[in-house]
Amino acid sequence: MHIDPLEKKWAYVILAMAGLFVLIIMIDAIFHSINPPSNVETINSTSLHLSEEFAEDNLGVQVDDKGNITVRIVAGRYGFYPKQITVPSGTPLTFRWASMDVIHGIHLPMTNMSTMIIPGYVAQLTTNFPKPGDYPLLCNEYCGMGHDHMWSSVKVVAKEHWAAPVKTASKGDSSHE
Ligand SMILES: [Cu+2]
Repeated sequence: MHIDPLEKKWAYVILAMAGLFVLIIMIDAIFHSINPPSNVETINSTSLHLSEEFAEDNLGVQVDDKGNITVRIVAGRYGFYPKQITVPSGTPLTFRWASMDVIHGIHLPMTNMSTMIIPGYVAQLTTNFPKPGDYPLLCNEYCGMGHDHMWSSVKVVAKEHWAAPVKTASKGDSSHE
């Protein structure tokens, strides 16, 4: 079988490119621990407001007794709730995402935060932002007419300037506890 030398040359170029991409993916996975999120956890997306974890009062940044920081955000057409969060730099953060309607995706440019948020599942990932700054949080999964407007922001402040949010009792609840 005859293969034109020029065609052969380009076939090698393409193979080398494919090999390079596989190599980059493997280096990221093995040395930088950049992997697809693997948390499988189900939730009833139609009643997030009634769920214990994703009820409105529970959203945003929370610190537990051991000092672990968890951020809970609900995605829904067309926004992220809460709209803005402030977290410390150089600290491990666990993000837990849930969708109230359709499939959304999140992408925080210049960080390793990227996952789909599928209705019925909790998307969880752990990250650590090395540098303070304002990061845009974008929906990267087409979710409807208002998709272009679906964005929010994450403010990362230096660890020493960050104050843990104070949990206030919800209204009408002050007489209990
Ligand atoms: Cu979207």
